[in-house]
Amino acid sequence: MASAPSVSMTQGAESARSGLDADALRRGIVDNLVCLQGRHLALATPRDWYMALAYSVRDRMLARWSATVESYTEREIRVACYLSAEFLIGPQLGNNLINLGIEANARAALRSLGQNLDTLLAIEEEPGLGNGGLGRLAACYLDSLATLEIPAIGYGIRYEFGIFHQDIRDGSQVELTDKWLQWGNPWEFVRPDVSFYVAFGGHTNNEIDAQGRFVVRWIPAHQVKGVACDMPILGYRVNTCNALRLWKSEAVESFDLQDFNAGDYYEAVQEKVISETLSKVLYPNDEPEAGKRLRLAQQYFFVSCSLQDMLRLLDRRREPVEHFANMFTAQLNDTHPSIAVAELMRLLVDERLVPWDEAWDITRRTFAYTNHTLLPEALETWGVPLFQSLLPRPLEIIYEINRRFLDEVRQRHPGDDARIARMSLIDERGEKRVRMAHLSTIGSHAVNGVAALHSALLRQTILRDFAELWPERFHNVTNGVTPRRFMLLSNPGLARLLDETVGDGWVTDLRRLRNLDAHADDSTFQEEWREVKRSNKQVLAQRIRNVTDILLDPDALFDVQVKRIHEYKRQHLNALYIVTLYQRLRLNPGQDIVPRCFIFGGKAAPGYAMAKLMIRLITGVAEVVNNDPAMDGRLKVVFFPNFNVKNAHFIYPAADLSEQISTAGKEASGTGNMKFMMNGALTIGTLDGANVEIREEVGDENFFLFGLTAEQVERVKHEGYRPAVHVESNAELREALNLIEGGFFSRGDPQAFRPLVENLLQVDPFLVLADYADYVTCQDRVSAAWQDPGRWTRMSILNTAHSEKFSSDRAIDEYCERIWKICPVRIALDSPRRPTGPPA
Ligand code: 26Q
Repeated sequence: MASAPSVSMTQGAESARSGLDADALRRGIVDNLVCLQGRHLALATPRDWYMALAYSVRDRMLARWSATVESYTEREIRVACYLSAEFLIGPQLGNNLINLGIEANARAALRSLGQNLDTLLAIEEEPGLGNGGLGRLAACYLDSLATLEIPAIGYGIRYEFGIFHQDIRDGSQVELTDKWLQWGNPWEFVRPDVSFYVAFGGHTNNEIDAQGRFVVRWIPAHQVKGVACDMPILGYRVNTCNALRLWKSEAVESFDLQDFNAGDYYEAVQEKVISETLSKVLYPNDEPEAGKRLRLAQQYFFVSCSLQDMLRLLDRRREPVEHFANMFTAQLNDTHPSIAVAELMRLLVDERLVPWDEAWDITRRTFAYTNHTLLPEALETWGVPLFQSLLPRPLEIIYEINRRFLDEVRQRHPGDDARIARMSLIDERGEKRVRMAHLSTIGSHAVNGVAALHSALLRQTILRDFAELWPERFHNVTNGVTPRRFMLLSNPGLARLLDETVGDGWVTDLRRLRNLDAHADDSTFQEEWREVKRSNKQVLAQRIRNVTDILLDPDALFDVQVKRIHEYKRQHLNALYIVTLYQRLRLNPGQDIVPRCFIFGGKAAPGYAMAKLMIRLITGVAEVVNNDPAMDGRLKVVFFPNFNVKNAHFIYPAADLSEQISTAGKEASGTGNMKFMMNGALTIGTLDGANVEIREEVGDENFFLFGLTAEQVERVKHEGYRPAVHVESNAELREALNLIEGGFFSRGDPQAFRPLVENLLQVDPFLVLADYADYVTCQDRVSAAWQDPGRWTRMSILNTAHSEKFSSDRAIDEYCERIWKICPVRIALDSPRRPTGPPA
């Protein structure tokens, strides 16, 4: 018999599709450019070359992807499904190159073609499929899951328009649509064969089926088709390549046809428009009017497709439905996918005819829920009338879950009606609303917060009754971020120095960074450390100059606050300090101060007026401060437009100081704080979210702490917060507020910032003025530390050295062990695959 044909296209050379050396890559790039994209070599634009390179890298991931998918269809393997309305995955090319280990070869291949890798990397549009922290966390977790060889699927929505692009015009935010797909997405595979129908509206009928069983039939008003779009998620230097499966909505053919036959052509077209609108746009958080019908439809749409897909995989393995929870565990990334609890019940009870109690057992064993916020206004609820009209059958199921659950509570606490009202799935004060956090908690076997403080507060506040009922279900898993993207890829200078100093194993084992402790006081090493930071600052300064025309001195202290703009994150507290410094220099121009560049970045929700005003304040202060000759370049303020993953790559590595100044008790965790720390920035922060743990890890002496504690914040509020007290006792604060209110930073317009100042003086729930004095003192301590470069550099080194806890690898290990009970599976490329651990 003839031997199997070789996959290699050229005898004696590596395949142009899979070969990893520079020559094979060069041939692959040309092949894709000419044959796949239909371009002429001589006429190819940089974007054509980017595409050709991206396709060539993707080709090299495919063998790993197939091997991974194949191995997951074998029996016994348990798969973690991460359900999230957002995946902020960032640019893919650079990451895939380093994970494959072919960056140098790709660079060489391109050079031989007259192209430059960095130019091509800069062309990639990032998929902005998330708002901020929660979406980026999901992406970091996918990276760690693949790197740790955990069988996993990310399930979400393929938004056609991601988070808006932010422009700054006349100092204000302007939102532009994010057309990330306009040139096509080279990383995705559309799978028309993997598609499901999702029902909406209509009504339900109670029926007796042919076997005499009671069944409920949902007669929907319309259906939408969800089509799978897959992106490969390759682990770092392993063969595991998991899938991120995002659903896009399409109109259902037969439905419009029916209407068409009935003569209602326009009705049919209307249906089609609605169907195709479902996956159009990502909703921003912090929108006052987030309770949109379309948003709920999006959530149900992606959740239903995902669960149907999981059932399909189960059937393909010929497993009985009773084994669902053994084969899958599903993590609910906040309440956005929590309708999954009702939907899995519906699929099991109505469609698979599983008895209710058994279905409930499967459901609870399948789901686990992560909460990301304690802010009452951010807790998701949906009005019952809206729910009823869009999802009549899931609502019935929610009512049945609630009835059974409240019976249980009543048995334990007879007569405690207040408790029943508090714990109910339906909030009956005012218009009835479905409480999604309660649905997630009741329908899950595990509930976790995202930092130690947050998990503790979760148990004490919003989920207190539930924690009392089921203490064993409550966990903490402190967030983490991936060192591949946020150190190795974005800070190559630091990565090289770390390789030389502690060996290259740190990339997948941040504990190795502890070996830096021994070098923290070594002056030669310190010099090298400073050189890396300085060169990163130069790169950032150049970019800032390109986009804003503002000149920064790389020897100044780079003081950075990048994150969504929100009152609780208190960018205005930072601005007040800048105004204070400015005022000091105006009064005393000869004063010897530490030169600082204040760099801000972040988007405000389009409907959040106060956040937009905060941006105007920052750009207003920037305009005055940067152009005042008396400052002599000692103070600079920059608002970097359109903060996203791509820009973040240049920002974290260049920071000296990381601003983590939220009101204690409000920031669930924060993950930017971790990215700064890994890159050697020192933190100025409150005892909030993961800051608490960062300080524990790095030591009090290497962290700039200020502000009220979460407990003190609550006490102040309880006793009545009086902002005026703080103004009266602090002349600098008075002066800063006067300048702002007087129109000094708004070209003389005294109206511009009045709402902001009035808010601070009257109702501010985030206690900005209460923390002002301590913040200023603390910032002055930062300046003092900066003046001793040896001391500062030592602290900087120790921050990186002690960042192990904040790797997403550690976080994923904890999820696997404590919540998912799942083990790694080694993927071999050419030999039969076996699980490396015992099946759960
Ligand atoms: C909800 C309903 C309707 C429309 C939008 C939303 C929505 C969307 C996104 C609500 C919230 C979000 C995002 C929240 C978020 O990013 N939270 C952050 O999660 C991080 C990861 O755990 C934490 O580190 C941050 O502290 C937390 O603020």
